Amino acid sequence: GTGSAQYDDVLPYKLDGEQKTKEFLMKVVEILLDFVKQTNDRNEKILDFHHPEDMIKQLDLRIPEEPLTLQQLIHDCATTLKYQVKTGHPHFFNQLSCGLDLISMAGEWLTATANTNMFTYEIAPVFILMENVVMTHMREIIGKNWRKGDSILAPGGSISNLYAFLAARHKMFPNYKEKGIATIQGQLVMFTSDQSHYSVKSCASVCGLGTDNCVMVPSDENGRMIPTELERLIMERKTRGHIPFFVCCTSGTTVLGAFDPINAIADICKKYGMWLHVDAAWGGGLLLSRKYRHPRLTGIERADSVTWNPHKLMGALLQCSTIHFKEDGLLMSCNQMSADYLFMQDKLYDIRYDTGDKVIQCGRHNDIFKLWLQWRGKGDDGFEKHMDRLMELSEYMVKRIKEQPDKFYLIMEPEMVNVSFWYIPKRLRNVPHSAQREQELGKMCPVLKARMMQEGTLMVGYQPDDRRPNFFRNIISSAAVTQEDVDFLLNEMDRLGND
Ligand code: ABU
Repeated sequence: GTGSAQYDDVLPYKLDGEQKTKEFLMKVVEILLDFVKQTNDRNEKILDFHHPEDMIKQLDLRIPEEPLTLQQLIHDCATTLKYQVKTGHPHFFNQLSCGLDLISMAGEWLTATANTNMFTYEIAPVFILMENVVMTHMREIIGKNWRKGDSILAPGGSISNLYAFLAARHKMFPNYKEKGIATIQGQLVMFTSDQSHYSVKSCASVCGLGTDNCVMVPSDENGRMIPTELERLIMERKTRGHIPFFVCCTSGTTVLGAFDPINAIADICKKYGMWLHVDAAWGGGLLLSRKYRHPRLTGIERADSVTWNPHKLMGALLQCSTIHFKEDGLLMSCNQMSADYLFMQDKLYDIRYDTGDKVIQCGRHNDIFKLWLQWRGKGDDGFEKHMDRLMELSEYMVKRIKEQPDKFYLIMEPEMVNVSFWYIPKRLRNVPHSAQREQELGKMCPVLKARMMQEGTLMVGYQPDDRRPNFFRNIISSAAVTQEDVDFLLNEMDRLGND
């Protein structure tokens, strides 16, 4: 067995190491399957929490001078997963990416085994073709007029948004790539809602505008950008001689799950000749549902670019983020550097299949296979059912919260699977609702969250926003969740917070 075997007893170091290689990998797979089993077992805890200074004592993380045995490495794998948070557990409601889709996971295993880079057809022929097919399919879902556009998988929604910014600036100032900042006579300004993801503001910093020139447009009480405010702020900047050029419209805000009104914003972009980017990293999955797509994403086909993260609502394994453009060719003309050692023009195949020069990275992880495999297994119909189910479960949660007004306070009717609420401990139940009570309810959030993590039975996120102190944001984006799990969640909060 693997008892005293070491690194160089397996392939490729040992030519006859096939058996030991198999034994080692099978043991690792057993550990992985055990983790999958525990993840799906409601009697198992989500996490075994330790503070960092205690956790370091539970682990042997040192890098040794002498090699360790394969047996030790197997033990290391098991220990690592023992302390890992089970983000696919049915009682994990903490992030936008929850769940452990096993088909997508199988895809990730294959991807790891193929271990290739996504920059050229030369070394990733099947994956490049898959990327083409799936990206075209996603664009067709965004809008019929998008088929001939262009898309790429990027490392996360923030970088997808950055690609949109770069393409927009390139479209308006094609010489920027060669001549740099001096080519722009005036101050570029971008606009996004005050509820949008912080990566939009980050574009302004990274790309030389400065965060003061990322204008935060006020949102209404439901977290949706107010179009009249957008137009007012555009005019204000124009009066100052600035160049408003980019609007980010968020479809599914991170905290409240709000959808900015795309058509009204698109009208303003058209009027002032501005690029419209829709950040649907979170809400994009609802494009797959005939029931929930409208009115939330109505008008999305009018955008110039769209971010859409399958690793969120669609449950593809982390990470899987896409950026789509209505116009073909922009990504390449904006980002191409023509490195001779990778993108030779005289290869034996059609070099239009070398996608690597469209992006600002060189190495690019293969994030397509897991999504392709998952989509083959579910079909469009399966994804539509999945979206409808997540939304219906969220509606069920809202209903259950409203049925217990003494224990829970619903902050707003959600547009998506983000449910924002306070838990009301006994001592605050007969207190009339006021700003003072909200402060007290807010203080309860970290207390209750700490108890959840110490007990290991539940994880729900909380945060403040600019209108209110801490409140809980529950996310249902995992296929594992049932109505009984929603009931468990509310009962468990009451059990842990009842003071
Ligand atoms: N990029 C947004 C992810 C944040 C969250 O999971 O809560």
